[in-house]
Amino acid sequence: MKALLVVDVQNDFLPGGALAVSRGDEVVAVANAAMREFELVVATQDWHPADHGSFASRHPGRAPGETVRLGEVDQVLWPDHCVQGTPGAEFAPGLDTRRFAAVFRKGMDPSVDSYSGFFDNRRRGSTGLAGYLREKGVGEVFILGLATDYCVKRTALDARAEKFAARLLLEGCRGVELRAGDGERAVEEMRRAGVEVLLGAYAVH
Ligand code: VGL
Ligand code: ZN
Repeated sequence: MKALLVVDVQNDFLPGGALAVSRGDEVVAVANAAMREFELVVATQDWHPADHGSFASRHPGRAPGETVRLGEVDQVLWPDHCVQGTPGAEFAPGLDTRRFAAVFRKGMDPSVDSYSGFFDNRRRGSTGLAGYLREKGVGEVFILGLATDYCVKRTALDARAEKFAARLLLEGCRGVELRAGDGERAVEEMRRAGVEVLLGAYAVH
């Protein structure tokens, strides 16, 4: 059994959003088309309290893009984004959320960030996604969404760590690219971890 994981396709990651990913809006059509090929579709949703520790606004004198220690791990600081209950945290307009069998929210603990749909960045807190997939008989996950160099990457790496076969639908991903090339480096890292990278959006088997 295979499942599609739609990672963080939310307003704040689209052009014009608080943490805009260049051409992030282009993944919506790819996600909708890919969903048609899957019996089981699961989404993740970045869902931060207003005082989340990953927000530069919580660190006087610090700016987005800088790194601090948070929850015992290095933390890139971000603009306030995906605050619970705000329009920025909602799924992108046009995304066919009717196909979502479940939504796994993450990043609720203000003291640690959670890029992965499986675990927080300290790898202590679990969303329950791995157990959910196993109970559904899923052995293989296909992943797309935002952003390639953060939440997509960490979700794919954790999928491998949890012994799922993992395939990246690259056409359905876009990177933050804090530094040019971050997206490409993330794809390489996923490849090295055993993630199969598929170029065509509908190249599912
Ligand atoms: C993400 C940075 C901060 C992502 C979420 O979805 O990739 N990136 N929060
Ligand atoms: Zn976030």
